[in-house]
Amino acid sequence: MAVERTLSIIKPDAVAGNLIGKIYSRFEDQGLRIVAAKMMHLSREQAGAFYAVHRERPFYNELVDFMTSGPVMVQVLEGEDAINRNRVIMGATNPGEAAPGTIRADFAETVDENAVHGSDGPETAKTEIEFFFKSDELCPRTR
Ligand code: RTP
Ligand code: MG
Repeated sequence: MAVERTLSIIKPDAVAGNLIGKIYSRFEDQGLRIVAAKMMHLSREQAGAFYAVHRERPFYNELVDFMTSGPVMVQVLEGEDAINRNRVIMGATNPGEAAPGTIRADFAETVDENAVHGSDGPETAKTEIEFFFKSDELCPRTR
């Protein structure tokens, strides 16, 4: 398995729930390293651009409302098979369908407010990391 990087967001519901540390522990305990991170309160323009792929979907406006409703934590996770590994740690989009022990099963209530985002493939991971971070903001481990 190759070492990959993926873009992760702890969404406003989970930041409001004071869950940043618990969610970071899930990443670290399951083999992902945090190599960049920043807290942001997204503008409507930023959230709309980030989720532009969903622009025609019926939930788009609510998604932008939600993602701008409070601060988020944005991070780059690195590790073996990081993109898929993070998706497994997150659980299914709908918390009601998420496997026990996943972030969404344990910390989220609804499909609209589901605690975390994670890139869904290598191309989106690259685009999403570049959306939030300059290359010199990534801090790979040196020890
Ligand atoms: P994400 O992009 O946030 O990691 O989530 P995902 O891949 O699991 O789900 P995706 O299909 O990309 O949808 C993006 C986000 O839009 C909201 N959503 N609401 N009401 C609905 O049916 C619905 N479907 C999706 C969720 O916040 C989802 O994470
Ligand atoms: Mg997605």
